[in-house]
Amino acid sequence: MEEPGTVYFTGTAGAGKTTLVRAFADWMKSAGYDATVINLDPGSEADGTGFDIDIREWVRLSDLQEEYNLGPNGAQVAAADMIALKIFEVRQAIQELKSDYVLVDTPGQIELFAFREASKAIVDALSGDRSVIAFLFDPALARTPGGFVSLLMLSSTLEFRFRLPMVNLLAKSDVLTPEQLAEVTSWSDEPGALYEAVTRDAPTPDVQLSTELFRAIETMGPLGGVLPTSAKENLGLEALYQACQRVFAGGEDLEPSHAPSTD
Ligand SMILES: Nc1nc2c(ncn2[C@@H]2O[C@H](COP(=O)(O)OP(=O)(O)O)[C@@H](O)[C@H]2O)c(=O)[nH]1
Ligand SMILES: [Mg+2]
Repeated sequence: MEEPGTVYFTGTAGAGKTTLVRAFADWMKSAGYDATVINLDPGSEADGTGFDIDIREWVRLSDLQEEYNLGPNGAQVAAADMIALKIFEVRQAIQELKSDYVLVDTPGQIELFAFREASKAIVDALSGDRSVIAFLFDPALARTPGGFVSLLMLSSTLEFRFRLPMVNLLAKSDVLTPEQLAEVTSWSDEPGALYEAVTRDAPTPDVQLSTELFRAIETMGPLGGVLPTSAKENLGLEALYQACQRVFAGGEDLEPSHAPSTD
């Protein structure tokens, strides 16, 4: 059997990862694709509905706080490292489910996921050759030029740390007005539009910094688009699927295993 395609959903706390993983999993199921959904967030407050594998069965933030008398931050750090110790059990559970796709909801605190060595071990253990990191842009940040640039930086940091292909998503696109959405889309599609937006304000130190960051990102290569999605309105899910497919298979589609009959 071909190894599954794995999609990690990453983004700042509250960006919409958990909601989007669930909406995307529902979309995939209704389109006839077979996906395993994994919660890797030990501090998730979400109920277990929709998760086929849940790290909280092994590591739960509230238990760690209680057991070792840790504050929330200490417990997060301890949990990140403990997940790495359990990751081969998680991998075995994934293999037993034999799905075509694996969707991973990552810890709420992105700095833990991005910067702890344990996360690299986790991603290495779970990723085969067909893996992609979906990075969610929170619209509250993405709608300003400086915020957009800082999210591009964060996305580049994940790419740099994990050396995996990235798909950038604008999450919760339903909260933006059509004008805002058009503007953010233009920044994602044309670097010139972003440059223009970044530099249109008076050259305060933070505008200068955004400009320099923009140049650094531009030098690293094509920005790639930021795909608008909305879990609330079920927007952009098929486009997300196609973007992942392009990464996994160079555009080649997998046969749906449980495709609804069309005759
Ligand atoms: N309007 C809107 N709200 C959303 C959407 N996705 C998530 N949210 C809300 O954003 C908040 C954070 O979502 P959550 O999925 O928990 O974010 P996470 O911390 O990244 O996992 C919740 O209040 C969600 O209801 C969306 O597509 N549209
Ligand atoms: Mg979450």
